[in-house]
Amino acid sequence: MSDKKADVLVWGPMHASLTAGLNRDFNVHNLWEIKDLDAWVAEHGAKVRGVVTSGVFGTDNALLERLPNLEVVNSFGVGYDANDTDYLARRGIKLSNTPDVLNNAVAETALALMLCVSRRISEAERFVRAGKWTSGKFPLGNDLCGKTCGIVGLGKIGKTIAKRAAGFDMNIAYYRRGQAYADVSYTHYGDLQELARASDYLVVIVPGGPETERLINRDVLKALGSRSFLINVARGSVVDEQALVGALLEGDIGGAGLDVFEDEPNVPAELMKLDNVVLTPHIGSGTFETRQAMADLVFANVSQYFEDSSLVTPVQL
Ligand code: 8YV
Repeated sequence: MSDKKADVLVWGPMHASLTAGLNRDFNVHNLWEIKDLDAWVAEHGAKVRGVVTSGVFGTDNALLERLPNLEVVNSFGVGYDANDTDYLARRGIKLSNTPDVLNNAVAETALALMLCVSRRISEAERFVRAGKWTSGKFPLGNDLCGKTCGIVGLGKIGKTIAKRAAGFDMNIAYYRRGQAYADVSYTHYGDLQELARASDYLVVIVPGGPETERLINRDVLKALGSRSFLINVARGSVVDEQALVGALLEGDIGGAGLDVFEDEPNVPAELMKLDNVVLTPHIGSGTFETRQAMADLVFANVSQYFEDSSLVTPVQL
């Protein structure tokens, strides 16, 4: 540690060990505890050199603008679409995220949602709890084995999902605009609707942001078809949520497993009523092991930055 503690603004409540480390080694300001922002900015704004945030909290340019000496934003999470990267680049502010350490947890969440929708686990549990087992049989579900898992976004998490799904004896296909990856043997589709048509489970794991906004639209959902399922562990912005609600209500797709939504934590009321939809509250990376690893990596980034101005896992802006 340098002898003078750097001032760091923390955007929202963080993992306990990260909070403890930051409080020990830095001069921490907790944004959510600041009562009079104007007074705080006047007293501390110019001192702040670092911001710690998460993929969910992101940052807001209007406040960053009031931190004239900000050098670095360290984000908890792999996705950083809740930050304006052009703005950060323009100001020369560095950004770090937490890649790799959450690949397994997010992949397991995707598989959990696939199993849950295909075997109707949530619906079956509601059936037992409602005392309906004594008076009737529960309807059948679908195998994963032998089905096609279509992956939209074959990055590191996408590849982990592919590996896990292959363990269930699924056929793996993926969408990538243009050429197939040279080092991947899974079936490539250069057209998203074609992948959807070929898939029994369409798993969305592309980064959020303007380039992927509403990539999964009405036409893709129609192509997926009435016996197939959409799984989203990426960002709510990647799916046209109104089109998804419509497709589910019309029976255009067989069901959905959704961990992310357009306007979290708000979930469209129509989805709450549907038995063929499994809804989880953005828990993709939410395991003890993974969140600890993410917290450690954020802390390593903050510490290293204030040691030697470099980052462990920088985002290329
Ligand atoms: C959240 C995520 O960042 O890594 C991501 O991109 O969406 C999640 O891991 C995390 O839940 C924020 O607390």
